[in-house]
Amino acid sequence: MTNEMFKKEAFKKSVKDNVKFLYRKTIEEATQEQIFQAVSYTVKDVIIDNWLETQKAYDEQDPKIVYYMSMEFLMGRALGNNLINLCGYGEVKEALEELGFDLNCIEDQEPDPALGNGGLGRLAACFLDSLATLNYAAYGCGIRYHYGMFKQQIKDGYQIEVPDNWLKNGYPFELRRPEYAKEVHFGGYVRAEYDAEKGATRFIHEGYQAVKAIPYDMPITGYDNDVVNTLRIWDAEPIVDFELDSFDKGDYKKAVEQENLARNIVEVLYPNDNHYAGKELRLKQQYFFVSASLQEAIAKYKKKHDDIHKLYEKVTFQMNDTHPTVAVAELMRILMDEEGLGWDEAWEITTKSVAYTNHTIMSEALEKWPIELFSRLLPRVYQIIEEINRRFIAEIQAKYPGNYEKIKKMAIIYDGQVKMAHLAIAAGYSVNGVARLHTEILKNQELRDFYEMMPEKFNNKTNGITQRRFLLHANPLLADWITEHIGPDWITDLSQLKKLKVYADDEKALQEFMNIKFRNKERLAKYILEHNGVEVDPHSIFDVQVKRLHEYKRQLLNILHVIYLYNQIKMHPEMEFYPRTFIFGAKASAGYATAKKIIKLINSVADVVNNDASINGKIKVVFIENYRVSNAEIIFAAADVSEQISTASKEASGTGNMKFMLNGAPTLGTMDGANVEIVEEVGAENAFIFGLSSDEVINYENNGGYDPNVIYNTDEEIRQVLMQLINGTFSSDTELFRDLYDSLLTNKNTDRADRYFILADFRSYADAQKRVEEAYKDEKGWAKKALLNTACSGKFTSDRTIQEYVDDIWHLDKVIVRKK
Ligand code: 26Y
Repeated sequence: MTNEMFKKEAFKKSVKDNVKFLYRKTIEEATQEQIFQAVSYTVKDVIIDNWLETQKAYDEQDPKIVYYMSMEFLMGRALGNNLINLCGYGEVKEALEELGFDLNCIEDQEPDPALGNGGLGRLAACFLDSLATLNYAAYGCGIRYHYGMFKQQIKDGYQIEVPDNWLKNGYPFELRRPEYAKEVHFGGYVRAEYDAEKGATRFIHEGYQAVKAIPYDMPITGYDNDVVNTLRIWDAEPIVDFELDSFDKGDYKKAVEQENLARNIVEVLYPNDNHYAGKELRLKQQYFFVSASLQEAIAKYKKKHDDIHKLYEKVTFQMNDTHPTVAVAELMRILMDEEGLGWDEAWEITTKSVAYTNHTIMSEALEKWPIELFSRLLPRVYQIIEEINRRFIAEIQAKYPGNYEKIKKMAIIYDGQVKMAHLAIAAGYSVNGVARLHTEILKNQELRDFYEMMPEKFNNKTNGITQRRFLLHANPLLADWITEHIGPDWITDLSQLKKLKVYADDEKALQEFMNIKFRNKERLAKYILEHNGVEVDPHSIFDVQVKRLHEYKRQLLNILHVIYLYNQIKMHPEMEFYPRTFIFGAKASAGYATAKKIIKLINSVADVVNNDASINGKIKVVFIENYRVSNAEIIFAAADVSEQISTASKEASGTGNMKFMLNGAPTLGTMDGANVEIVEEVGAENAFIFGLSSDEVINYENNGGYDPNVIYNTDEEIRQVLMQLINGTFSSDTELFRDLYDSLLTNKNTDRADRYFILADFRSYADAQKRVEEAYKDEKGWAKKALLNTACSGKFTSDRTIQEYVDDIWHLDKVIVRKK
């Protein structure tokens, strides 16, 4: 696939010109970073034309628009992805070679825009890619954090967080749009005023602090269709620049406060994943981007349409978890206070416009704001939520007369808190989970009362990932091989991959497939040597667990099992053992002590195991520093085994599991999240499943947990592993890992022992690992499994997910931009 716009000679000239104009340098004098900037500007030129065309098509065709509202967009690098989607990657690579540059190295100059934590943020990025590729009009709405996800350094085995100043050199793929600035108001008070003419009360918000929201647009290119959608992220600026004379007016304090508010609000992404901390600044961030985005959406709608009552026919807002849920009340406020509608009209529009996606069932991730904080920061919005709550409770009472338990469980405001999930469900016209099992658990456990009251709202949308980034860009060798065998249609229709099934017993094809895997393993080995200084053998099994560090994801189970294997090899040196490289990558939230301790443990085990000559390099343990989207692409392509070992019922879906599968790595996992559907697609014989089921886990939880001490006391080998945490085997400080040891065995006031069922699942996990080894020794058998994983991964494209959102929730129209 080629693109006229990237004719080599014209491209080279444009890069040279950009280097000259931007840096007053010749190509020979420019640094790699400057070449990156120059190339990016050339690419942006191509994009701008399509961007304008797309805008024009939207103006003419007036499609319904989805606003995907998200606190997080984990975009990853844009240059390579844009070249892929513009079908210019090949030409540009060659053109740069002729200029003496390697496109891969140029791509490496780009900072990862990491405006997200993990799964939820990366899902938002995949969705934008699919929306543009499928010709749907969509805006991403988010925050232009000045500092994204921190960079992780490992020092002495510990995680150190380093600020991510991604805007330091200027980011070429963004466009400042000051002409669309909006004002957002915080604090102050609400004054009620009776309007005798209308016979109605008006509410006037006064004494507030104001912040100016300035949008920056990032282009989202569709694949080979000339569509360019927009990710609009909001920056903050003070309304008036700090004025000295305001001191005299007595406004000095307010002027300073307003300026500080603007400075702080978008400074940094909260690095918490699935853990709510209740920070005031976070609520400010939420309201800031939600208010600005809604104002913009309504202004845009009103330019073309004069009946605000029909807003929902042209506009829909998808709330990515509860983080933007204040949108419900803010939309009500705008419709009533600014558009002059009454409550019932406003409510009808709102409840036909907002929809909610739930990404977690873990109670510690649920957002509940203290009413004191909420009402002080957003007095008018709070007032509206109180009224929504009053009416919602009345509805509950009408449906379940006298049942006060229901009110206790379902009210939006209760126990002095505003419960954002309840608000999202009460107002949303759709509530969806992100994998079949997850949605079932929502309906039958966590949100049971809501499901009972309004079953029609609930639906499932199993997550997906974009094959453009995670195969076409990440794994060019495999992408080419697939295209040679089944043609290029898989790039926009991933179900085509099933055509690869005919090669499942074709020795030549299997050999080629595994050769590609081997070359990708060499590429990763080189990366690990360069970045970790550890030599790993690409002939060993690459067993990979990369994801955020969280107790429920059970990296601890993985590393305890490594210790167990190490003990086995030490005890039985003659035992047959297929060499294995255990690869970890994970960031821990800065304040999550247990997670950080697990990182230290992994690195301590790595130190001991990697340096123990007596085991002949049979096991290597590698912790890849600063796991992020860009190195993820290299890692997925090189994996033999995909570790998806969360405690069943805890992982809503997982999306890394899909990226591994797509790249031909069988899943070693529990029946959790989307693993269930992965196994369904690929067949149980091509995965390695172990552990308690979600029903079993939930059953234990509802009945006070289980007792891990029984296992500790009866299983000698497990006991040995646990003892080694506190006997100096992995640290001269015997107390270093005491907390981890205790967490597995001792009930605390707040927590049960082994909350995540690590000991309960240990034997079953070890057995599954044994099966992995046996299967891997059968070379042809393994190749077949690997190939079938790729061949059966078609369901897990975000194109399919997005089409389901469109069909069942958003009802968007396709827009054609390319006129050819
Ligand atoms: C409230 C706050 C601190 C918070 C911040 C981030 C709460 C949650 C999150 C992030 C959640 C998240 O990433 N969830 C993941 O969403 C993925 C996409 O749906 C799922 O695949 C994954 O299982 C789920 O953990």
